[in-house]
Amino acid sequence: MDNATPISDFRQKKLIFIFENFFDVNHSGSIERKDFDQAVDYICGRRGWEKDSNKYNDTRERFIQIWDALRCVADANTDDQVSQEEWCRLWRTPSDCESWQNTYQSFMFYLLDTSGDGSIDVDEFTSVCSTYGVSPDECRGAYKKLSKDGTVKVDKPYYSVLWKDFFFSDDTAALGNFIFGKINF
Ligand SMILES: [Ca+2]
Ligand SMILES: [Ca+2]
Repeated sequence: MDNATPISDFRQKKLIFIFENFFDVNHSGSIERKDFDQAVDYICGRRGWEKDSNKYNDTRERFIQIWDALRCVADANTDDQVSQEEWCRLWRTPSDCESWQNTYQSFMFYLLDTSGDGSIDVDEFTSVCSTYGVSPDECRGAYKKLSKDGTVKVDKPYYSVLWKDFFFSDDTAALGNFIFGKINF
């Protein structure tokens, strides 16, 4: 039984962007464990965290947790891959995506707040988002918008508001559309 609700073209575009850039790292057309292994190596490599260091292992553990959480809610045909269709269906089914998106949101904040001081600055934001294929200039422009020219601190409560806009709003002008560094969809 499919109790999914429809989503707008604009939301769909945002979701596909996340699927293609932030999850399907090896561009195989589906999300699988290998994507997460590759992402850990990229992220830790850029940060100078060596394999088997505490930071590497902590990051790796969190990536694997997010994969397990995603697989549990989205992999409907249990083939250990999350297809684009399964991914979009997840977001059309509010009851399924609520706990998943809380987990995912905490994970993204952890990933972005590299220094761990409780807020995301422009360099942290640019470093992570550009790892996933958005140009550094675009990332800086996106950060400028969502931080209202640096006047608003991007801490967890504010990030949480932006997050809801990204995943659930059809408003093309919502500031939350920029939280993954991309300005135009
Ligand atoms: Ca893949
Ligand atoms: Ca699947």
